[in-house]
Amino acid sequence: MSRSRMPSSPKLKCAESRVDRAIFISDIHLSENEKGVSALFLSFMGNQASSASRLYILGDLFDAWAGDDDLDDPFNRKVVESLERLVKKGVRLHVMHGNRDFLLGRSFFERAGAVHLPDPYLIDLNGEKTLLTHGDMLCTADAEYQAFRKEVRDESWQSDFLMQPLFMRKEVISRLREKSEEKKQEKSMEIMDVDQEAVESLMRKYDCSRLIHGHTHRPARHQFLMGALSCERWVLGDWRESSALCLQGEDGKLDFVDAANR
Ligand code: LP5
Ligand code: MN
Repeated sequence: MSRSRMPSSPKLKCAESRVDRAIFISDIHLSENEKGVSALFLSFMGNQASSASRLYILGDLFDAWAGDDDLDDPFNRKVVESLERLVKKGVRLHVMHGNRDFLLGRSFFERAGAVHLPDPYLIDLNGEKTLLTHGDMLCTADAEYQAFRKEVRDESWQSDFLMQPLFMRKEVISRLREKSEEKKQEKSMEIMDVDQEAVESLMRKYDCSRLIHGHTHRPARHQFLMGALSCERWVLGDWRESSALCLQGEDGKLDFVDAANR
């Protein structure tokens, strides 16, 4: 299977003047083996997400994505249909790649009716420039991961990988997951966190004072100064515990809410 090129999105867009209710989530890591998370996600899509004007999924919607030729897998189909239903209700759906599902391609986006967001992506959230990223690119102290990332994000590497039969890709992914878990045991929590210098350098580049990301699964709101500028970094959590988290912005305010609340 060859990789269909993603629809091109502008690298920087900051034209969304008014967001009534935006929800930001990430790291749902949907998989058939995690029934609780899947049930929570589907219920969230039918309830809280349905009342938003836009939903931003900042990477790792899936625990692993082997290629769009897996769209007809019954579990994947159920998830994509839930996205499609949401879009039909009028919610604008934006999906960014994560390190687990960067192979989500054109067919996925077309079927779901979602807009692909490049990473990073700048939005104007009720008048405040807000930069969105999955977050893995900011873990610059994790040199081994960054080398791996560079290799697998290469377009020709991905085309070659997608030429392999689906079952073989799934085997490779499963071995890679084991290897990654093994490697993570050897790394400190600090190494696997975002690097503050990388955060500030990215925020300077995009001239913004607010960043929202996932990946590290350490939900928090960090406040810091960049020179005289007061900045904030929101970190989204994963959905493995009952306190699944998302952020919703109403009248410019952001706060964590429990995705299990109806
Ligand atoms: O996701 P998380 O938080 O658990 O860990 C990440 C980093 N690990 C990864 C690997 C993914 O988990 C694997 C699933 C990817 C699915 C994509 C499919 C398509 C590509 C298939 C490519 C073969 O992203 C982890 C970080 C951690 O975040 C924190 O930031 O530390 O990074 C690693 O553990 C990577 C290792 O440091 C280096 C990996 C070397 C790989 C060696 C080759 C093994 C070959 C096995 C099969 C052929
Ligand atoms: Mn991730």
